[in-house]
Amino acid sequence: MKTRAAIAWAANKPLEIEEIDLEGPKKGEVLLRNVATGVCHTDAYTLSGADPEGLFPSILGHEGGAVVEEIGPGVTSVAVGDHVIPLYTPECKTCNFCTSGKTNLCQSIRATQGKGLMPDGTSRFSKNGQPIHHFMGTSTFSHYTVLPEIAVAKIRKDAPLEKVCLLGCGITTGIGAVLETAKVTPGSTVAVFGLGGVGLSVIQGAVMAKAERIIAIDINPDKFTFAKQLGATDCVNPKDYDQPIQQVIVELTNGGVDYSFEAVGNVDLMRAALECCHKGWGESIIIGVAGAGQEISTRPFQLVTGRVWRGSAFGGVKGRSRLPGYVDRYMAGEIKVDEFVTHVMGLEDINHAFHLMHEGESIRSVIVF
Ligand code: NAD
Ligand code: DAO
Ligand code: ZN
Repeated sequence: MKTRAAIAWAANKPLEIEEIDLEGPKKGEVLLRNVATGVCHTDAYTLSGADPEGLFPSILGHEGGAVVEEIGPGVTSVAVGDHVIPLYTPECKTCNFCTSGKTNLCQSIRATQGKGLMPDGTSRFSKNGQPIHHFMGTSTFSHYTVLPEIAVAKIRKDAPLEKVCLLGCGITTGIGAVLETAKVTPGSTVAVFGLGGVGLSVIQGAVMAKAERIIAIDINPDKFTFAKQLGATDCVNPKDYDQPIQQVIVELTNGGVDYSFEAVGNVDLMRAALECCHKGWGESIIIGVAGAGQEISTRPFQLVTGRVWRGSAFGGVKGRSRLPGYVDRYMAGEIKVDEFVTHVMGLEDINHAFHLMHEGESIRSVIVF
């Protein structure tokens, strides 16, 4: 069949909107019609060419809301007409990662997904016979896309797909990092570095966890209004201080925070986030994705004296088991999503969505097909 898609033909070039070929679902796969997709920082990172795993040509996009149009042989967990959120972190429920009870990082299709291919080692997308890579196993910048059954979360049909698509990455990542990875306890003090869609969602998560103090940190003060609306108790702009930001936070909190979250992807901030944690128990969660080849550092004594460094991917959320519950919490008014949608546009304007993100003007642009 044919599908309209935004193609990343090469690094650092605008996406091209074109009609391309899409092969139907094979065994264990499903054909999805994307209704909407968010545009995330990670799509821009890969498009920029900075991502060492970035492959071209490819179809980017990983924050989708979709309807199942066709199922391949052997598919049992979803049916035609089901509403789903594509998962860049699948959940097979049988690999040793899935059954460990310790991680959401299913590894069953990791090798082929990392190569931009379906589990059988081929691509479903092509143009004039030239294969086009999948991206993060999702490729939601295409009206139609094919995914393995284990990489879709079935959700309730009354949830608006043009909103809950954002639960496919940034919002769930921020909330999950608080609730599932850090397991923030009531009464805690929390610091969040970076107030994009992810960091703002850390604030939402911290409120849900009943944190007492939530310190929001960003170099763009325009971000503070929404951060406060979501529940930040303090807003700090590092540019307003001469001292290192970790020292500012330690002084502000009489010894440091219980939990900190880095939601920028800056290795210096990752260090600051660790070092603003309270001696003896403070935990810092790295969410941001740093540039290729970059490394984190701190004095080991920071860890010897009880601070903990952790990382979180997709908020530690197991997609097929737990993501539908996040949709339920959105529908119950417990998770804010609508407020994160600052721009809505058609696929033909997708390059403008990247521009808005680079200028810091959007939280999330949603592309509606
Ligand atoms: P974003 O670009 O929308 O937001 C980043 C924010 O950081 C902006 O508000 C910016 O002003 C602020 N910032 C930049 N430099 C800063 C500095 N020196 N000090 C303080 N603030 C600074 O990005 P996003 O979509 O919110 O994503 C944040 C990060 O999380 C990215 O690195 C993204 O790739 C990563 N991410 C990780 C996961 C995961 O599963 N771990 C999932 C989604 C996104
Ligand atoms: O299992 O080795 C693996 C890879 C899991 C991918 C997790 C990606 C998390 C960060 C990506 C940025 C979010 C869009
Ligand atoms: Zn698995």
